[in-house]
Amino acid sequence: MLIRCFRVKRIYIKLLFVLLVIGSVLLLYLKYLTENLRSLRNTDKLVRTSDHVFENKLREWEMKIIPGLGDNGEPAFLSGEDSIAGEKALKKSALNTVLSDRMPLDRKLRDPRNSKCKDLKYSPTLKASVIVIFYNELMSVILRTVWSVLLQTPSHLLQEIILVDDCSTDESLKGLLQYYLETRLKNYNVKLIRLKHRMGLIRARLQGAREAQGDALIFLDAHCEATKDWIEPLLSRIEEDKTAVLVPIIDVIEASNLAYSTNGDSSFQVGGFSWSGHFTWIDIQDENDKGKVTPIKSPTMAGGLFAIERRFFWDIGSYDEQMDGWGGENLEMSFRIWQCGGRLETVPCSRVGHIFRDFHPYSFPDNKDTHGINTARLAHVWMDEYKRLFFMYQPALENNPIVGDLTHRKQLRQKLKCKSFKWYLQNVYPEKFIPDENVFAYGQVRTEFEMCLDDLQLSDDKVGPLGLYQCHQFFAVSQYFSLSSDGELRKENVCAEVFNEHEVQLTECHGHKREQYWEYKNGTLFNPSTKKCLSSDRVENGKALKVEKCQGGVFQKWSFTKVNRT
Ligand code: LR7
Ligand code: MN
Repeated sequence: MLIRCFRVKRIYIKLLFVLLVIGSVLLLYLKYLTENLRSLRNTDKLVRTSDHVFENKLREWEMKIIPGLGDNGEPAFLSGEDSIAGEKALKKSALNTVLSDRMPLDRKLRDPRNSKCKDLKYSPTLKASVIVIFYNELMSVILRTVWSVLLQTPSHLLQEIILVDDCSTDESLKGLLQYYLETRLKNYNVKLIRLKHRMGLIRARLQGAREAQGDALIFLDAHCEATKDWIEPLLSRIEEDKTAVLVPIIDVIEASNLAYSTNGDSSFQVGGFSWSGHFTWIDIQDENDKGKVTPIKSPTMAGGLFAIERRFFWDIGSYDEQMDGWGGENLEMSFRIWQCGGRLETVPCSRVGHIFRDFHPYSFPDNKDTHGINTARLAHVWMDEYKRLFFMYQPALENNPIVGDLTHRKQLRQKLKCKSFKWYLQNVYPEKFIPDENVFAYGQVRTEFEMCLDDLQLSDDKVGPLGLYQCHQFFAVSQYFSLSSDGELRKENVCAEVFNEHEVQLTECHGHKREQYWEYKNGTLFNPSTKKCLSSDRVENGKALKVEKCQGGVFQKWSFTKVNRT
């Protein structure tokens, strides 16, 4: 009996225990539910109050928009106080923000294409995800980019637009933009991703690409305007060749008056680079390509506007995720695409405008030279022995731990069995001048008095005198010259040319010899077209050189650091 009673009691205890557990779980769940409901109600209220504020803000803005302003891409002007405010804004943000806010977001642009493009028919079936990244860009400019894509793209070719906010600090971009998308663009597939930390434009693009669903990715800066039929030739070309990466012609939208200027409808340039690691525009190199409206080989791309098949983007190594901030990713991707089996092309019948600004309107965390560091990364990974030419400009970065670990990128290069940089130079960009290869002589060019040829700090592709300066003891780019196998006395892009029979200027190399042609004879630099010799006679430190009647003598003697052949 006692034993039985004890057993019964044990059962009761067990039951009680189970009930207790169930009860407390239920209680906890209820608590969770009520709390959640409360917070739901709170945000609901929050959204509703801010919706009201946002709506008012938008209406106020929309009321001020001047219909027709900037239509057909004409330069636009405001008057009175607005005009003054606009000029101030231009100085502060490198963009006339006042004008942009008054211009319709869906302004009409004229068709800027070469008329031959109208005869070409495209019928792509691929869908694109358009990815637009931004950091503290003006909302009206971002939205004009979005509207231009929506208006100029047939809906069956557009999977979505993905806006990636690289953690802007600008208030208006926090809620108002989202509200605009939810109300004014609710019938379109425009998504907004807000990054929790500022990641820099390279990682921001990667975040966008990860979300994208389309067959192709098209990246745009957040201050662009697409024009008629811009997307069809890009997608068609990808459909034809999945390894082709395409760049539209990038037209200039003026930062001051938002004019869409086309620089004539048929002339355009493709991408090159400088040994200092910058993107440059170059003329189309192959005569047969000039005037064509089909895609044209481009050695590099500017970086902001391009189309790529989505899987190919990932297969070929997307981006170097350790690249920070701004810069370098464009050349990295260009070299990689060519060296690893893809192609980079400019598509003349696809045109997109871009607002070119005189300076970055945003700052960089810690003031880091991200362009330099990123370029050092790509030089180590992709440029083989030619990286020596980049590090000539950035010696401090050559063996600097700030450049970071490169293992993954080097592994990628191996995995993809990519070709050498030499192959790239020979096959993709044979016109690229290599200052220390296939030249007669290079290095410092000295007189017997320790004076050297010097570019007097002339920046690339500007015109200025060829000068004389005390020879630097250590390497200095300003005193680095080459005597090319074509008889040019040159830097990377500028050549010494005789003007007015005696002045010697550094001007863009034209390759036609004439006044840019020099012979190195018995230590003199002889200019056959004027029959004169380069002379340092009576030239002071830091002053311009000249050519004079050849007389031999110390003032006309020059010696190069390295002479290959004479
Ligand atoms: O930290 C940042 N986070 C960002 O999201 C810094 C910038 N950005 C955004 C920015 O808001 C913009 O939408 O990134 C985009 C590009 O920045 P821009 O417009 O200041 O750059 P850019 O036009 O001066 O520079 C060119 O080179 C860059 C090198 O990293 C990028 O590749 C840009 O996309 C590229 N722009 C173009 O190719 C447009 C044609 C210009 C030319 C030549
Ligand atoms: Mn830009």
